[in-house]
Amino acid sequence: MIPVYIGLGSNLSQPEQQIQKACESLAAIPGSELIKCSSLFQSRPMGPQDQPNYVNAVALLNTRLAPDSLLQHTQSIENNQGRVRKANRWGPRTLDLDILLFGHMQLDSPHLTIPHSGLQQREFVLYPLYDIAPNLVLPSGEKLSDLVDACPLNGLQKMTNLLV
Ligand code: A4P
Ligand code: MG
Repeated sequence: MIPVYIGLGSNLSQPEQQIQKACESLAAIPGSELIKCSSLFQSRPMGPQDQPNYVNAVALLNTRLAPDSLLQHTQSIENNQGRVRKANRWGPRTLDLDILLFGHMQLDSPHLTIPHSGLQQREFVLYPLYDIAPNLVLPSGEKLSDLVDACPLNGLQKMTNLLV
């Protein structure tokens, strides 16, 4: 089993419930086990500002699946929760699931970049990740705690305790 961290984000159609529901669906992915899910955090939108604030979280899953197969499952969970993909980048969405880390794998294929690009600069990824994995070291050798220390909160607010 390989530990995989998945970033969850939503800013449409009752975001808190969207994230809770997505956690339940992640737990049901075959060959995988949901180990933890962070607190929910409210964050300001990165990208176009004419959209609602986001709710973000990070889940830890242990999986036997290959990265491509896991991506198919996460994309079908997004689709089941009404995800609509529009041309404009970083627009509002009911659910976004990003594979942040897949063990210590480093991958750059047309469909999958691991670690997820932007992971190191995004407060709405780093703080929820730190919530469940404070001692994590990235494949680059960087300590998560150092990245968190260097990352401004940008208005990020914790909304709940750990979900799982
Ligand atoms: N893809 C490549 N690598 C990965 C990966 N590690 N995990 C590909 C998941 N997908 C990956 O994704 C586009 C393509 O990325 C997929 O087809 C997949 O093959 P998408 O979900 O269709 O589109 P997207 O999410 O809009 O694109 P992008 O550029 O990945 O956006 P991000 O980086 O996910 O950012 N503000 C706040 N506060 N909170 C947020 O959660 N999220 C975004 C989206 C913008 N602003 C935000 C937030
Ligand atoms: Mg995405």
